[in-house]
Amino acid sequence: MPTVFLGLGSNIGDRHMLLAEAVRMLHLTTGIHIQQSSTIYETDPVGYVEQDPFLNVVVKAQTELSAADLLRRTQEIENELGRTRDIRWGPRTLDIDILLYDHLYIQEGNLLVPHPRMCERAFVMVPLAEIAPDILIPLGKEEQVTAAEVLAHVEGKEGVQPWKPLPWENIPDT
Ligand code: X6L
Ligand code: MG
Ligand code: MG
Repeated sequence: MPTVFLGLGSNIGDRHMLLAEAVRMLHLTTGIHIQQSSTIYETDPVGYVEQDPFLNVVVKAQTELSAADLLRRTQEIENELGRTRDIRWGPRTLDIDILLYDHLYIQEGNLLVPHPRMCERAFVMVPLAEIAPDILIPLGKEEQVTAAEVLAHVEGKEGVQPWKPLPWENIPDT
């Protein structure tokens, strides 16, 4: 059964709830079997920088779905959790990207796998290399490179920090 890596991000609303709910909905989907999740990271926004920090996570799954069916399902989950598309690269309640689908290089219509710019983005490569440092990323029809090798060269890693909910943030001042 094919192995896939999905990248999830959120920077509007209850970011942690949205990521957790998205992973739960993936888990409840027939033909998607979640195997592993990275740490959740808080990440500086990239692309359009005048927006709040993201939470990003990468999950590994096995799937009986084709890449096209998996894309439809991830878009359905984005929409069910209130995804709207306003500013390009702007704030979003939930984004789910197919990063890798086995070692396939897929360029058909709106489906590009590996995700075209994943290797330049610390918010993808830090969590991916955490759970799968040796995974091979196809760069074209011939070339491939491991996540750990890409991570070593990616810029902006200081903008990607492990995130933990702060248990004391709701305690009122005395
Ligand atoms: C120049 C021009 C350099 C554009 C970079 C980078 C554009 C990333 C889009 C870019 C450029 C993106 C997330 C995010 C976005 C996310 C964090 C994108 C799409 N999504 N920042 N920015 N996490 N931290 O999930 O990835 S918009
Ligand atoms: Mg994205
Ligand atoms: Mg996306």
